[in-house]
Order: sequence, then structure tokens, then C-alpha cells
Amino acid sequence: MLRLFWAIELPQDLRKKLGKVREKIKFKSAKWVEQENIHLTLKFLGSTPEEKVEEIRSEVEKICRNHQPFQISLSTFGAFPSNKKARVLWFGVAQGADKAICLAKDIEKAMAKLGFEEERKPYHPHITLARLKFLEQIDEERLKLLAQNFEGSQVEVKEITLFQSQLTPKGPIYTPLSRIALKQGLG
Ligand code: 2AM
Repeated sequence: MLRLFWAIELPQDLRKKLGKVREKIKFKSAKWVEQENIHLTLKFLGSTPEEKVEEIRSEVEKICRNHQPFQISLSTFGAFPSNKKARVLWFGVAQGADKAICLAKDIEKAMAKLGFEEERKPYHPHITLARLKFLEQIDEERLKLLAQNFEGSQVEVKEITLFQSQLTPKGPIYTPLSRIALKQGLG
């Protein structure tokens, strides 16, 4: 079985910048996402038989033919379930969030047809930066200031990636298994 998820990869310079956030904000119980692992998830598939990969790929290829490349820009930091009781610290998507949601919804539907469990919560495009072991309050003012460093950061989304996630004691290893281009041009 392979543990899989679909995601948007982020350019290295942006990952590097996001990776540095950990130096600028303190949490007692944070497990920060390693710089090379920072990404934007579209759909988590979980444990998947290897022989299903080709079918998954081909269904998502069909979807990508109906979605043109788009741009995303980053907005502000936020936390799940709330800023007062944070469990996950993330960076949100401003421009292009609608396109990412639309793409994620199509993938969700196609994957549901293949038997993958549908997400109960609505999809909220976010880039996870840290997971907290305990609920902690986040310093909103500090994060607002930090977010200013990312004003104007844009990502061209031209393709999406099927990742394999291997959980190890040192943390997860994400390996790209397949990249699928979004439809080029207007036709
Ligand atoms: P997250 O960023 O919100 O934590 C790989 O684990 C990616 O799949 C993560 O980015 C994670 O999202 C996402 N994911 C979604 N649902 C998950 C689940 N039930 N278990 C593990 N990862 C999940």
C-alpha cells in the first residue's frame, strides 16, 4: 500500500522563506514542516493499493484537461481550529483560492468515484507550516507583521503532483510519483 496525496508544489525560494518563519515565532509545542516538505494539499488519499495508481492518475489527467494554469498569491497566517486554540499554523491563499478550490473539488469527486472517502469538511486551501502538540494561542499581531514579508509572493500553478508520503521516525518523506500539467492555452 502507498500513502498518497495530491498537492501543488511551491517554488524553492518561497519554501525557503516560509521555512524561516520558524525562526521568527515561538511555540512551545510546534513540530515545524521541513522546508522541502512545504506544499499546498489538494486531496489526501491515504493508504492506496499500488495497482490503483494508474487509474487515479488517468482520472486526474482528465480533470487537468479542464483546468487552465493559474496564479496564487499568499494572504495571511491562520490557525486551525482557531487563533486562540491553535493546533495547526498555516499560510492562506488569497488570489487564486477559487481556482484551487474548484480543482480540489473536481479531484475530490473523481477520487470518490474510485472509492476514496469524501472529505467531510469543506476544502480550505492552506499551506501547513507547523503542527502543535498542545493547543496554543497564536500571536496574531506578530504573524500579521510576518505576513507583510510575503506580500506580492505569487506562485504559477502549471501542474499538480501526486506525492507518496512515507512516515519515518525522523518525519515524513514526500516523494513525487507523478506530475500532471494543467491545460495549456485557451482551446
Ligand atoms: P495538512 O497540511 O492540512 O496537515 C500530507 O500528509 C498532506 O496531506 C498534509 O499536507 C495534510 O494536510 C494532508 N492531509 C489531509 N488529510 C490528512 C489525513 N487524514 N492524514 C494525513 N494527512 C492529511
